[in-house]
Amino acid sequence: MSISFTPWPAELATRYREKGYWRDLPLTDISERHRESNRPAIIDQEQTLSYSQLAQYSDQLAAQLQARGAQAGDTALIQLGNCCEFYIVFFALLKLGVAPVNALFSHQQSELTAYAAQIKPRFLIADRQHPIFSDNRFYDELIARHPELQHTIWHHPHENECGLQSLYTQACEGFTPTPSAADHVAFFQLSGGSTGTPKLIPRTHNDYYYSIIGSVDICEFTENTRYLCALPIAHNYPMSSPGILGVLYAGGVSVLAPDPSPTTCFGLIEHHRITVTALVPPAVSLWLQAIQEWNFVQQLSSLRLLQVGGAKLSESLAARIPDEIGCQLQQVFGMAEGLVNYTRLDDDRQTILTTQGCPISPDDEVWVADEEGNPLPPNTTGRLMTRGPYTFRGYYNSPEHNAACFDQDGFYCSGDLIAINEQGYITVEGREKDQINRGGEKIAAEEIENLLQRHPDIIHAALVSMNDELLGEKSCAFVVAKQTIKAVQLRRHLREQGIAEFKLPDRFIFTEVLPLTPVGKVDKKLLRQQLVEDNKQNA
Ligand code: AMP
Ligand code: DBH
Repeated sequence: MSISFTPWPAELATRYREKGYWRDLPLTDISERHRESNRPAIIDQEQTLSYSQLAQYSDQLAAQLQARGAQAGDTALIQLGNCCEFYIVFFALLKLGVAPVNALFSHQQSELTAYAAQIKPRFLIADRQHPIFSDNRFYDELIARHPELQHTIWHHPHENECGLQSLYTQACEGFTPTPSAADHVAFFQLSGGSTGTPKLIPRTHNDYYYSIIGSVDICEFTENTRYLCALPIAHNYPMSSPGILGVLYAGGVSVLAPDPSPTTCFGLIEHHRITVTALVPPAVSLWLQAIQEWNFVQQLSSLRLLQVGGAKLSESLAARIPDEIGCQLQQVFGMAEGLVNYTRLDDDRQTILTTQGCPISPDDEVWVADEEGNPLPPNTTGRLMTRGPYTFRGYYNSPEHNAACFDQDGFYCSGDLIAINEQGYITVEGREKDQINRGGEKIAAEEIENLLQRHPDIIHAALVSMNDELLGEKSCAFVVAKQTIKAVQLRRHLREQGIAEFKLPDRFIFTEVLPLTPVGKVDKKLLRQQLVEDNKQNA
C-alpha cells in the first residue's frame, strides 16, 4: 500500500528527471552515503552519533519495528525534541516505507490529536519528558480514539516501558531496507496553516532530496561544515534548507542546541567551532543584544554564515549582522510546501540586506498575480504563485482547500504578497493568508478562533496580528462575550484544550460587535488598523 498524494503531471515529472533534479533515490540514501565513516554526524547534549552509528542504529530500529509489524504504507506520529534520536527514528521509518508526521516539540494535545486524526498512525514515538506524556491521561485518550495505533515507543521511558534506546541499540542481522518508491510519499511536513485544522504536506523522496541537494550547492556545505541547529529540529527550515539533512548529505557535523538563546548557543558555537547556523529574526535581535552587552563576539569567531528566515528580516537588523557578528548573512524565504529562496553567497551587500533571495531551481516557476489571477510586471506587489520540482501539488486529503489554493495549472498560491525584481529576486511585502507570523512561528487564526468559540460565554472571536518590535508580530484576539470574562480565564480555557504556548493570544480586547466587510466576513484589516491607532495613542 502506498500513501495517497497529488502527483506532478507526467510531462513535468519527465522534465524534472531529464534535468537530473529527480534522481530516483530514497531519502535514506542520505544516511547510507557515509555509512563507513566514524566521523561525528550529530551531537546533542547526551551523545555524539557517528555516521556509522546513525546508519546502524536506524537499521536496528527499523528491524525492531518490522518485527512489530511495520509495513510500507503505514504512518507514524513522532514527537521528539532536539536530540540525535530524531534522525535515528526518521531514517528507520523511511527505511521501512513508513511515513512519519514530525510534530514540533512545542505542540500539545490539540495539534497531536489533529495529526493523528488525519494520518491514523500505526506507531507513536514520543518523549515521556514532554508534559503531555508525563502521565497517561492524553495517551489513553489517543489510543482509545485510534485502535489502529498499535505500538508506542518512548524516549526517556518510564519503568518497564518500551524504550527507544533499547530498540535501536539492539543488534540485528542482515536488515534489508524497503523504502517507498522515490516518487511516492516519504513523510509529511507540517503547514504553518491558515485553516481550522493544521494541514499536512506529503513530501516525496525525489522532491525533498532535490531541495536538499540544491540547498547544499547554494550554501556551499561540505564535509567541513559545522552546523548549529538552534531551531526546532522538526521544522522544514533546519531539516532541509540545507539543515541537518544537508549537512548529513555533505558529510559535515550538526550540533543540536536545546534553544536559540545566546546563553545556550554562544558556548556551543565556541566549543564546537560552529561555521554556520540558522535563526529567525527575533533570535538575531537577542544575539545582537547579547553581543553588545557581554562583548562576547570573539566566542563567535568560527561562524562564517548566518542564515535568517521564517519571517521578514528588516534591513536595519540585517545590516547589523555583518558589522556586529562579523559573519556573512544569508536570507532564506521558504515554506514547508516547497519553494525555498536564498540570497546567494556572492550577491552584493544591498541584495543580501534588502531581498529574500531567489529560488533554488531554474525550474521553480514563480510569478506574481493580481486579485483576478493575472500576471503583474516586475517590482509590483501581488500574490506569490509557484510550481516546481520540489513544490507539492496538494495538501493531504484536502480536496476543498486544494481547490482554493491551487490554480488550474497547478500553481500554488502561498498567501504571501511579494514583488519580484528584474533579476528574479523576491521581497516579501505582506500576507493575504489568515495567519500570524509570530517571529517565525505561524499561527492559523481560524484554529484559535474555533477554540475560543468553544467557550460557552464567547459569541464571536477574531485573531489578528499586531506589530511587535522583537517578534515582528504578536497576536491579539478580539472577543465578543455574553458576559464579562477575564483574559486569564480565556488563556486558561485555551491551555486546557492543549495548544502550543506560542499560539496563546498575547492580548485580548473585548468588544460589543466585530466589524464586517460587505460580504459579511470579519473585517480584520479594520481591526488591525484599530490596533495601530491604539498603539499611537498609547505611545
Ligand atoms: P510554513 O507554512 O510554516 O512553512 O511557513 C512558510 C511561510 O513563512 C511563508 O509562506 C512566509 O509567509 C513565511 N516566511 C518564511 N520565510 C520568510 C522570510 N524570509 N521572510 C518573510 N516571510 C517568510
Ligand atoms: O518559514 C518556513 O517555513 C521556512 C523558512 C525558511 C522554511 O520552511 C524553510 C526555510 O525551508
